Amino acid sequence: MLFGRAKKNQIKIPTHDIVKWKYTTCGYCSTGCSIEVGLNKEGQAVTGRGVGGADVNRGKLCIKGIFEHELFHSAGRGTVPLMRDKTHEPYQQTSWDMAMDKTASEIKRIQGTYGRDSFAIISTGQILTEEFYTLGKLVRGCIGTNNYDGNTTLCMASAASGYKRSFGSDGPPGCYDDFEHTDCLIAFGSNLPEQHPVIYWRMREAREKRRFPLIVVDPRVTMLAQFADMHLPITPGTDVVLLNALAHVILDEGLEDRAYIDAHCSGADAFEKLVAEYDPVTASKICGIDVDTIRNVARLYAKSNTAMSIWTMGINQSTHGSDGVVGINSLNLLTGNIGKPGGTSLSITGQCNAMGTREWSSCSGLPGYRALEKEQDREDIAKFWGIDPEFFPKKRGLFKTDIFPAIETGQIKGLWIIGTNPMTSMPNTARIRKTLERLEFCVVQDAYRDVETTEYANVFFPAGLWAEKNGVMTNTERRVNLMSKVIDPPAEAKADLWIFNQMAKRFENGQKIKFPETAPEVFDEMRELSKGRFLDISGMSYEKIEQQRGIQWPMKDGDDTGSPRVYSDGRFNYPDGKAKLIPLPFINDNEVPDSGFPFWLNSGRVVEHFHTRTRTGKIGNQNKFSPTPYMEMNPDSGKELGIEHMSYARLVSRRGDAVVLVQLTQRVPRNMVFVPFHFHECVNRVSLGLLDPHSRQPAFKQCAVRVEAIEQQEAAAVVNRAARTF
Ligand SMILES: Nc1nc2c(c(=O)[nH]1)N[C@H]1C(S)=C(S)[C@@H](COP(=O)(O)OP(=O)(O)OC[C@H]3O[C@@H](n4cnc5c(=O)[nH]c(N)nc54)[C@H](O)[C@@H]3O)O[C@H]1N2
Ligand SMILES: Nc1nc2c(c(=O)[nH]1)N[C@H]1C(S)=C(S)[C@@H](COP(=O)(O)OP(=O)(O)OC[C@H]3O[C@@H](n4cnc5c(=O)[nH]c(N)nc54)[C@H](O)[C@@H]3O)O[C@H]1N2
Ligand code: SF4
Ligand SMILES: [Mo]
Repeated sequence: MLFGRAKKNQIKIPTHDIVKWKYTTCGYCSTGCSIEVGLNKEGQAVTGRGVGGADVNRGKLCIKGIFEHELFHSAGRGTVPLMRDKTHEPYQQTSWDMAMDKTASEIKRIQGTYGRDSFAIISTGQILTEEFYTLGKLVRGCIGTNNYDGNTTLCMASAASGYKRSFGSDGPPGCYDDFEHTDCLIAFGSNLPEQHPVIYWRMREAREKRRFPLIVVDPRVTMLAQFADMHLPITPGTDVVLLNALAHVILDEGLEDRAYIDAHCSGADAFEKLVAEYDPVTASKICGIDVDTIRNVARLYAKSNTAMSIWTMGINQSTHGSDGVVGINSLNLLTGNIGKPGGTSLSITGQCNAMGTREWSSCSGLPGYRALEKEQDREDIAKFWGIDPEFFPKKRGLFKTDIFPAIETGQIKGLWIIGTNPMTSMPNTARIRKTLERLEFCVVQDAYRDVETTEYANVFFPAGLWAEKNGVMTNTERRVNLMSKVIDPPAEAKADLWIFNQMAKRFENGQKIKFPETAPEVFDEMRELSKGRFLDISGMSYEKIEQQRGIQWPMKDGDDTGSPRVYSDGRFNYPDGKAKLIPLPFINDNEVPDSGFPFWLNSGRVVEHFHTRTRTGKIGNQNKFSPTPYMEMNPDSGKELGIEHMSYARLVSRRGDAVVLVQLTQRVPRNMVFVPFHFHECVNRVSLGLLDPHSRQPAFKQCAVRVEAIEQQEAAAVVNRAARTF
């Protein structure tokens, strides 16, 4: 039978004379969509499409996935290794050997002069898991610096920290299929339709079938908030207070799942004592949500047969990021909603392989969720790699956000930056610039030559990106997906795996430790090291992963398929097998608006751009929708300040200023402005980034600013520079 459009003009996808479709996985966000890239007879990638049989995306892609194949030919790619003695001199083209020898000798010189930890390494959430594992082996096993971390400290650190505190281990318990079973969903600080469009689509499909209530907690009227049954416009940075109040009502009214708490949780007494202080009247004054709404949401959540919570950066990027995650976990423990279909506490991950780095990169410890603090873990990995366990430090070193201040104080003298662009993505970039200028040696490894941070480097390693490489990545729901190679990296650019392997050869321990050349061999090592562990992947192979369009860990050797959920048996990863209910006293430690800086500055993303625009800024069909740094401002505030819609204004904080194009919109309240962070020389010139005490993640979502009207012509010139049309 034919419906609707089928009878009229059917949408025709241009075929471009495709001779071959190659299976791979999207390399932007952590949804983990399966993509097929279409190649013409010249072997050029000319189109892409979603894979119908893939459980994650079921044929769908968002705008980023649709145009991803254009990245292979995009402007600004790094094609040859570059080198220079001083950072203000022009770069000279060089050979890989020269660039690597120079880097290895500088690492050794700096470590020899100032100590092992004086050379730091900062990586990413966007390379393949085999590459992460190999980098970890190089850093922990050969170079031996303890100041090694990733940009995931800007992104998922609070989620990882909160999971560890509540459940005894990192690892999100739920999956997208939970939308199909839930009776109630709360989304905290997550703008799913723009940032994870395909997860949003999965949620919407499920909600259309069963009409479960959606509650959105976000100070902004986001696209998700517009589709919600209830929108809770929370006072920035106070989610922990709301969570305490929800727990208060649940316990006060006897709506908790007492049998679950008694069997599977520890710490209930101290928790109950603390939340007793957060009655809705007290909480309402801090978090800005009225008393009845707090009570109604608590009752709705606790009385639902199954209920689930999701969250993203509105929770993680806060001075209470880790506590916010713990609070969400506790809400679900209290109501018995962990590890059951439709009942879960699911962090929506950011970057495509932010999970892979948490699992295998050794940034926060040793591979496979092992800890430097545990003697057995150090011994096991040292034995497996064939080195002396005493080579490993006995506790984790500095986080990314503490590495930059350590450069400032002279403790760190050299830096290797891999797949991250701190000159645009770190808070207070003026300070980051000064720290980078203090380095004796800096090497940047990126797919693009025109990344701002390369201006501060002595050596540039051109890397392959996305499907120019093969390996695996883990998505939000613990699904290991296959990235298969579609095309070679351009000119002399090389896969990150190759770069790490070549570097290993230049260190003494690199002679002792085996560094396999191919991704499948590395994957075999990981499988071996995962045996019997929480994140067991020993039953997986590239073939099975491709056949099943991604497999969720754990999957033990001999299993036919993976596991959609963990903790379903109520056994957690603390030695006593119980999850912890942790009391969360709230201390207001943010920079808050005052008379000099009367607005909250909120920042985030738009659907068509990814992060610092090194990729999406080059794709015409994406950049055209959002070419200019802009700011959302409430029309009433605009009127008060004499700032018109689509005029330029200056944003000023205690750190610096930026010029933005103003969009007057009711999406933000009168005391808040919102700026996407995608543009260089923009919001992070102004942001503060106070750190969460547990995760060291910056509070990108909150600081205080004022807005000034400015002369339009001068402003246009500044904005055009920042827009950096490629
Ligand atoms: N198109 C696109 N998609 C992406 C990315 C991208 O750059 N572009 N990046 C990926 C990555 S790495 C990440 S981390 C994710 C981020 O995905 P999201 O976290 O969904 O996106 P953001 O826009 O950063 O922030 C989400 C919301 O947090 C809200 N918020 C601010 N302060 C608070 C608060 O105090 N409490 C609460 N509850 N909410 C608050 C903001 O108003 C905002 O709407 O997106 C991923 N997907
Ligand atoms: N104000 C504000 N600031 C923020 C945020 C916010 O919400 N507000 N969000 C924060 C968050 S959640 C995140 S995740 C960070 C992101 O911040 P960054 O990590 O700095 O942003 P990206 O632009 O994704 O940088 C990744 C780099 O890796 C390169 N690359 C891509 N693929 C490969 C590859 O395969 N190999 C190599 N070697 N390089 C590759 C890209 O060209 C790019 O330069 O920004 C943070 N900054
Ligand atoms: S939703 Fe995420 S993974 Fe899927 S196509 Fe879009 S950017 Fe790629
Ligand atoms: Mo992120």
